[in-house]
Amino acid sequence: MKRLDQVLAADKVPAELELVINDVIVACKDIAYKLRQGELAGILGATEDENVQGETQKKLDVISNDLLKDMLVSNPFVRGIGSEEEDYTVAGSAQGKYLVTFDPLDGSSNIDVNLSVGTIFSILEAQDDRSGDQQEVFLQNGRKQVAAGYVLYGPSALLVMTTGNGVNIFTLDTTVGEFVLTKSGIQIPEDTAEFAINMSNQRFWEPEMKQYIDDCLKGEEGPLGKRYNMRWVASMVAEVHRILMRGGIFMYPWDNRDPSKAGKLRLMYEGNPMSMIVEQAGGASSTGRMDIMDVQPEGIHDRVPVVLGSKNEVAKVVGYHKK
Ligand code: AHM
Ligand code: MG
Repeated sequence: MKRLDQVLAADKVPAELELVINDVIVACKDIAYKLRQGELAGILGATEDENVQGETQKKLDVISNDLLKDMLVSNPFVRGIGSEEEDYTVAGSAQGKYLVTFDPLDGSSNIDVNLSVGTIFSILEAQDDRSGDQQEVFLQNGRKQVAAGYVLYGPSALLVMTTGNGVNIFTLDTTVGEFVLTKSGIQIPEDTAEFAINMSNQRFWEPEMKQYIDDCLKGEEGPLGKRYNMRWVASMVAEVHRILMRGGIFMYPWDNRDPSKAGKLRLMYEGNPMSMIVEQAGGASSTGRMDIMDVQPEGIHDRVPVVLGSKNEVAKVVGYHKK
């Protein structure tokens, strides 16, 4: 079985980038261990703080953020970091080439009920010599990512990653504390009859999204001509992972609960890395109107509507938006 460093070497990933990826992974292993200990480690429950997006921070959001931040800002190859749990970007080394954005613990509402959560990360190259505490240096579209990945903390801990040469899956071997390659060359089936969306927001969606879901619910008799199944884990990492394994479509569209927000999910540490992984696995990823990775970010915490997964089904949703 191959180790991560052997896979990165075969993909000709630069040594400096490998050292950055390694630090992300060291922090994720620590998060995986703490999650396993759960209540025994005193990590469950909420803090009294809110993040910049007005969400209450869970203890584990803060712990995971600190683990990743501490590892990365002391890495000489990291110019700076941007995190869901940090109001502003944080400077690393002035000479560092890489910028890392991350959602330290995605699906936080699942923590206290012992369900799947994940860490999502995206790595860009700094294009000039500005310091990492200036968010402008991060504001590049998703096509510029040099690596993207997530760790899914489920029944086993899995690292799913791409450096632009396809998608590999590594399983954490807890007997030795290493991620070992367990699947490679992941391809998402092009067609699907399984959708994931938070149906409770239906009345707030745009007409295009309402129409698509209405047509899915009509089944064999409807215009889409097939019977759909539905899943909702409330953890994007878990949903994307299911889609990588057996196909499907995941949507978190814009809705009018707060019209000033472009969506719930964040572009630079949720939309973009997941889009790179999905595209590298032969799937597609869109806002409904354009490819997510072509969206130009204007701020580190920008939000984006998300439609991703099996290629032909994503094309159908895009088609509804063109009508
Ligand atoms: P988080 O980063 O604060 O955990 O929020 C993102 C999560 C996604 O993982 C998931 O798809 C979505 O929020 C669930 O939202 P909802 O609460 O509407 O079900
Ligand atoms: Mg998240």
